[in-house]
Order: sequence, then C-alpha cells, then structure tokens
Amino acid sequence: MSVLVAITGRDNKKLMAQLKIRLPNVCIEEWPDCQSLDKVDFVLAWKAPQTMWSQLPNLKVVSSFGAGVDSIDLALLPSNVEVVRIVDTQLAEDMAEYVLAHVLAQKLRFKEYFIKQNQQSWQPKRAYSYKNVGILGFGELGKACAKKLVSNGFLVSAWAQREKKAVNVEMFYAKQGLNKMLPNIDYLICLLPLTQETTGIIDRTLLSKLPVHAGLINVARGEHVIEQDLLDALNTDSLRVATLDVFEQEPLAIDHPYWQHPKITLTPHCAALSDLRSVIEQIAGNIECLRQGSKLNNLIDRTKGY
Ligand code: NDP
Ligand code: OXD
Repeated sequence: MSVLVAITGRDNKKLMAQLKIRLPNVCIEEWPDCQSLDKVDFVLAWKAPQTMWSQLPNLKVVSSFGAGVDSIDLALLPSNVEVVRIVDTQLAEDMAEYVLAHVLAQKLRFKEYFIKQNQQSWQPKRAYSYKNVGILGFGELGKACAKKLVSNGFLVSAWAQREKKAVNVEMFYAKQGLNKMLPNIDYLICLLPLTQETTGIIDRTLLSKLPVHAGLINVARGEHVIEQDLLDALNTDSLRVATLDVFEQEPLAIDHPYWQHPKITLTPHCAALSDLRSVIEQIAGNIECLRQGSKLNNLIDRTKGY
C-alpha cells in the first residue's frame, strides 16, 4: 500500500504526521517528494498538479481532501480509478449554522446597520418579514441547512437533480422546476457541487427571476456565480444583498469590487471547515477498505462529477 498526499496551497506537516501515526504500516509520502510514484495506489488530493496524474500507473483511489471534488480534474484519471470525498456530520452542522446565521443577518438588515455604525448614523427600521428560503442542491449540506432553517421557522424549497422525498421541504427538479421555484424565494442559498452543468448557473437570467428584495448566499463555489451579473443585479437594485464565502479566485484579489461593496458580506471560505481528526479517520477508513478489497465510503459518481 502506498499513499501520496498531493495537497497544494496549504502546510501539510500536521496532516502528514497524524496520518503516519494513524497508519503506521502504510507508506505515506508527500508530493513532490515521492520515491516511487509507480507504487502509489491511493492519492489524497486538493488542487494537485495536473501533470502528476499521468505519472501514477498503479493508481486505484483518489480521495478529495474536502467535500467537493472539483479540485480534481476527473477527466485526467483512468476510468477504473474510484473517487471519494469527505462527508462529515460536524461539517454539515457548521454549514447549517453559517447559513442560518446569514439568512437571519439578511432578514435583520445587519449589513445596513454595520455601514450605519461606521457613519454614526441612528436609523432604526423593522426587520424584513420574508421567510421563504430556496436551496440549490439538496445533498449532505443542503439537507442539513434545510433542517436547521425549518426548525427556525423558515419555509424551505430545494432544487435537486433526482426526485426524492423530503419532510417539510418543497422539492423542485430540472429547469422548469427551478423557474417555478425562484419567483417565490426571499433568500437563495447555493449548495451545488461545481460541475459542467452548474458552472455559471447564477447568472443575470437566474437572478432576474428572483424578487427584487431577495438575498443570495453562495457557500458552494465562486464559479457558480457570474461575478459581473451579480454586481449588475446589486447595483441596479434587482437583488437586495449577497453573502459570499467562495470566490473564483481565492484569496480574493485585494482590488476586487466585492470587498467594499455596500450590499455584499463576505467571508474567507470558512463556512464549514473540515476537522482534521475526522478527515484523517475517513481517509484511514478508505485506505483500509482498499487494502481489504471492500466497498469504499463516500464514493462519487464519476459520470455525474459529484
Ligand atoms: P452533495 O453531492 O451531497 O449534494 C449535491 C446536491 O446538488 C445534490 O442534491 C444534487 O442532486 C444537486 N445537484 C447536482 N447537480 C445538479 C444539477 N445539475 N441540477 C440540480 N441539482 C443538482 O454535496 P454536498 O452537499 O456535500 O456539498 C455541496 C458543495 O458544497 C460541495 O461540492 C462544495 O463545493 C461546497 N462546500 C463548501 C464549503 C465551504 O466551506 N464553503 C464546505 C464544504 C463543501 P441529487 O441529490 O439529485 O443528486
Ligand atoms: C470543501 C470545502 O469542499 O472546504 O470541503 O469547500
């Protein structure tokens, strides 16, 4: 068994040390300092260099270091390679808290008051009474958010690909379903995976279907949003506010117009951060599965891309 950690843009010292303690009998190396790439059968990846994949003739499993797999170019992997991701109840709970907090912040006009505080301006206004939340994506995270929002008195709709039963959530499917859902939504949450179908989905056409008082919360990926279309919608008052945790380019460029925009609240991709211990347990679990030839946990469907 040979494991390669190919995670760029992050200090992996702690991760490497803990993985080695957890799996003392497994060879674990870090890209690019790998002695025998031809022996690697399991890769833990996040933004791994594209040129790496063709150098791994024995590769069997790729595990994303996060919940999303979009940082792995699936087209570069041989078709027999299985891909798994992180699914974690604490991560889902953290996401649900973040989303509830920001829906409430939009409802209670917090951004307006933070700006007024800087201007020492005293102008009380009633909170909005809007209660309809729409969630794009009803997977591990979308479901956790829906549950939290419903238990806090919000009326929740969700959009997914395959039909499914949901308690206290009105479900919508396909383009027609989305078009039907959007005009009734006061707060739109994006929790879709980034795929060919979902890239750029939040564009001027979609935004124009929302009521003008609506707010957007994007916690999925920056590439879901066409940035100029979002700015235009906010600048022309056809969208009230936006809360953004994810961006096309991260960290966000210092001169990006989002930073100072009076209708945008932004956070640095921190809505739900994986707990290292939990991630290590899941990776170790899947390495064991591979070793024993049993079914892997949290497999993605490579044909769908999530
Ligand atoms: P899941 O794979 O569990 O769920 C994805 C959902 O999106 C499913 O309901 C799926 O439908 C739906 N979906 C996918 N494609 C389409 C489509 N074309 N049309 C309609 N619905 C679609 O993902 P998670 O909930 O675990 O995570 C979602 C994303 O959140 C991740 O991919 C990642 O990008 C992001 N994320 C962000 C974090 C942050 O800190 N900001 C932290 C962790 C994740 P169906 O159920 O029918 O298959
Ligand atoms: C993830 C993320 O996909 O942190 O896990 O965005």
